[in-house]
Order: sequence, then C-alpha cells, then structure tokens
Amino acid sequence: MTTVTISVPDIGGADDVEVIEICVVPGDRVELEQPLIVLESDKASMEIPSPFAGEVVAVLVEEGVSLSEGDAIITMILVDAESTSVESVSTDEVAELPPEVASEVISVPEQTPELASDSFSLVAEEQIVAVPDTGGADNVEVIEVCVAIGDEVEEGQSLVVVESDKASMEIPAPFAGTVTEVLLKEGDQAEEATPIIKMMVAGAALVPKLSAGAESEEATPGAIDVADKEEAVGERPGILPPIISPRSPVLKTDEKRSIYAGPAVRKLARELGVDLNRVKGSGPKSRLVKEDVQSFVQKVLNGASGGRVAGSGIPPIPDVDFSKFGDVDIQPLTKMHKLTAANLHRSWLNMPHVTQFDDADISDMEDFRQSMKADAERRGVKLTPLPFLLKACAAALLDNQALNVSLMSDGENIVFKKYINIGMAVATKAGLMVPVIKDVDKKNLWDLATETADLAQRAKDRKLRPDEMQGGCFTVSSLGNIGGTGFTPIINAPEVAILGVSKLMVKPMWDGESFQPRKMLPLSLSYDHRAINGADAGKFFTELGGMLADIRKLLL
Ligand code: CAO
Repeated sequence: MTTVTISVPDIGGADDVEVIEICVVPGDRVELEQPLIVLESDKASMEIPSPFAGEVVAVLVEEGVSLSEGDAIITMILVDAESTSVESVSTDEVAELPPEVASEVISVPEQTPELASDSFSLVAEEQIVAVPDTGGADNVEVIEVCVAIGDEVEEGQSLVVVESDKASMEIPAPFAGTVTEVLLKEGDQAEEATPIIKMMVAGAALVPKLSAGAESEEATPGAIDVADKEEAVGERPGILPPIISPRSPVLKTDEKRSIYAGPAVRKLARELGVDLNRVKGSGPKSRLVKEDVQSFVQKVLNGASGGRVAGSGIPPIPDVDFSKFGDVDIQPLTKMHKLTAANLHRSWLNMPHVTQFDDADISDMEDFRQSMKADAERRGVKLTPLPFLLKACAAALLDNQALNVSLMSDGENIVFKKYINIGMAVATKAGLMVPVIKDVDKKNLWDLATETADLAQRAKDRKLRPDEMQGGCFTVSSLGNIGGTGFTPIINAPEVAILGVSKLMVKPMWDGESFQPRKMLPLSLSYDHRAINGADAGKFFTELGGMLADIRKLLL
C-alpha cells in the first residue's frame, strides 16, 4: 500500500491562490488526471488534476483557503498496479502511520528528478490550448483560424487571430504538437481561457510507472522514459499537470466540472451573488460566459418587475423604419465600432467634461519644422507637428502633476503617475485606435516622429499588440490634417484629460502696433472636472501654448 500526499504543483509562480471548488470527498475513487480541486488566481482558474489513480483518504483543504505551490491538498492511497484494487485506510490511520509506512508518503512536487526518473514517465497527452490574457479585453472575436485537424504546429505558430475593440492579435501555440480538434471558428466570441484547440503534446504529462514489471510504454502509449529525458524534466521543474501559465492558459481535456466558467465570469457571479449552478451556459460546450450571468440577473429582475429593465433611466431613442423614406442599406456594426461607442459613451456619461479652447502661435515652430525637412528626409522620417505636440504635452504634464492622474473607482483615492505615457488617436478603417507612446518626456523629436509613424501605420494595418494601447496618461487627438476650427474631444478614461488639435490657420494677430500674419494652431483641452479644477487646467493649457510658441522652452 502506498499512501501519497498530493500537493499544489507549479502554478506559474502564483502565490496565495484561492480554492474555489473541491471536487472530491474522502472515499472517492479517482482516476489519473481527474480534477481534485479548482484554484482561482486573478488571471485564471485552474484544476489541479490527480497525478495518480487511487482512493481519496483525506481532503486537507477547504473552499476559500489560499494555497501556494507545495501546499498539501489531498491524501490518497495509490491503486495497486497488479490488481488495480484499492486498500482503504481512514484519515486517523494516515495520521498514525508507522515510520516504515510513513516513509512511503511522498509529496509530489518535492520529488527530485532522480526520484522522478525512477518512478515516473513523460507521456504524450492531449491538451487544450486556451485564449491567453488578452490585455483586459472581455470579448474578442475570432477573425481567422490558422490551423486544421492533423496539422503539426510549432511552438509560437499562430493558431487563431482574434480581434478586440482595440487590436487584432495572433494567438501562438504555447508548445509544439499535433492538432486533434479545432474548438473555435471564425466569428466566434472568446475571452481569456476560452478553449481554442486540442492538441497532442509529446512529454506533456508525468505519470507514475505502475510497477517494475509493467513497462510504462505499455501502460501509457507514447510514453517517454524520464531517465532518457532528464533534460526535459530539468527544463520544467516540478513538472505536473496542469501546465498553466497566466499568459497561455491551458485547460486539461476530460473536463468533469459541472461549472465550466473562466475567472472573470466567476468573479462577476460572486460580485452579483449569482449561484452559477443556476445559470445555463451559452458558450462552446455550454461554457458560462459573462452574458449568461448578466441575462440571468436581468431575467430575475424582470421576473420581479414583469417588464424590461429600465437600466440607467435614460429614455431610449426609438427605432425608425427609414425605408419608409427611401432606399437604405443596413450594415452590421464592426465589433470595434460597437466597443468604441460603448467606451466613449461610458466616458461621456461618467465624467463631467469641461472643454477649454485656445490658439497656439506655432509660426516659429513651423519655420523650424520646415527647415528640418531635408534632415528628416535623410533620416527617412516625416516630421509633422505631432512629435512637437507630444513633447510639449509631456513637458506641461511634468510641470502640472494635477493633470497626470486617474481617479480610483472607490471615489476615495486619486493616483498620481510618475511616468509620462501619451496616447494618440488614430483613425483607421476599422474604427478609432489609441496606441500609447511610452516615456515621451525621455524621447527626442526624431524618436517620437519614428515611433508615431510606426504606431499609426500598424494601427491602420491592425497589427498593434494590446500592451501598445495600454498605460496612457493623456491623449492627443489630432484632426489637423483633416480640418475644422475646433472640437470637443471625449476623454479616454481612466485618463482625465485629452488635447484636441485642429487645422493650422494663418490669422492676423495684433503685435501692439500692427496686425501680423501668424500660424495659429487651434487647440481644445477636455478635462474631467471631478479630477482637475479649472485653474490647474488653465495653467497647463497656457504653459502648453507657451512651449509650442517658443519650442526653446522644451530644452529647459
Ligand atoms: N494643421 C495643419 N496641417 C497639419 C496638422 C495641423 N494641425 N497636423 C498635421 N498636419 C499635416 C502634416 O504636417 C502633414 O503635412 P506635410 O506632409 O506637409 O508635413 C499632413 O498634415 C499629414 O499628416 P499625417 O496625418 O500624416 O501625420 P500626423 O503626424 O499629423 O498625424 C495621425 C498622424 C495618426 C494622428 C493622423 O494620421 C490621424 O489618424 N488623425 C486622426 C485622429 C482622429 O481621428 N482623431 C479623432 C478622435 S475623436 O473622434
């Protein structure tokens, strides 16, 4: 009889991960790979599968406790390899194990490679590759499936291309293997941890060799003897299923949980007090998605009121049959268009916007910019007014910390940022995108010209990564190349201010003695009046105009 204590395996470095479900009770007979408990970090929920077949003697944890790698979970008796019978012992018996039996108790993650090589084999195993962290995007749409059943894929090869409200991104294979099933198709909605494909991965799982007599290869076809694969074990210390990384969640096959939901859905359910057992899943394989939880809540509320939920109380704009008045063509909104609309609306409803206007005299700046055109050509960059604007905004933000803030949603705190990252609105065919230029204050005009051109082009080609659209402190929205004398830009929450730039105009300006033709750049600054008071905004705006009027000040 061998009694083992199963501990939490390597869970991608996550500490204090909460137990949200216990899947077994003492006396349960469990199969190899059968889920024992479910843990949930802030990034993913993960099942801890049994590395052995056997009988559960004691469950050493309870729901709600936090665990880290190496913490004991379950005590179990291994199935006798010869007879496949199980000898039962009580929890008390385990506690009172005599020394000679106690020496048989092993903590799985603490095995050395040597012990593993004697006792375990690496086997090929089918695994599900799931959507990784998508940079906070809740729902992404599959716009391309790059693999088919039977394909041999390399680690890093694209599996699918998904599109969020901000970008399209390729999801690479986290390891090499053979595709056995494709679980998503074009047009499907996905979120973090949604399964993409199943693939057979060589050497993915470590299983115990059943007995000296029984060859592991016979017991588990495709097994690779660990003794011959010390390197593989060395590369993946503590190798035990599940293989989950926060950036590439991998779910095991043979899902046996009654609740099939990702961490974001579970979190939402907890926040709303919804029992997920009562919610029907509409995702692939009845997976629960956020919309299921939301519509469950809506139905409950409707049940109480007997009608449509009024929501925010804003009266909806009624639908009109436009075809009564002439020919029409109804087109579906793109996903990006819908999400951009929702974000802008949310920002506009939540933030009391104030917009202030001014013209900056950029005559000297323009003279300088024109004088640098040949130099710019030699460097292969285009020097537009935008890099100057970014540089001036960075300098004004450094001087006016009151604008480099975000309000926390608790309404209690304000975050002062010690870095200057500035987003720039880019109009693309798919919709508005805002790539972020990091550390603008530390970059020179040539760097900024190169980076803005690159980001704008990749935004238009839909090649931006999610991290390239995050972390902004402030946004510049330039319609200067398009036209208009001024506009009221909507703040890109959770930022608190945005600069609108309109088309440069030559205007007659009074110099005290006569009117002079000056190149005037119309600027508009929208700010969140909850976070910024008018005096601070005015000071920032005046300084900004002053720097653009005399760019030598940017050197100070
Ligand atoms: N006034 C007059 N001309 C201007 C100008 C201004 N304010 N700003 C730029 N220009 C000129 C440039 O100098 C360039 O001319 P030259 O080649 O003669 O120098 C020309 O307009 C084209 O510039 P550009 O658009 O290629 O480059 P940019 O750096 O000015 O702007 C980008 C880049 C990405 C911001 C811009 O292409 C863009 O997408 N703007 C739209 C942003 C938007 O949609 N905002 C609204 C958001 S809210 O709905």
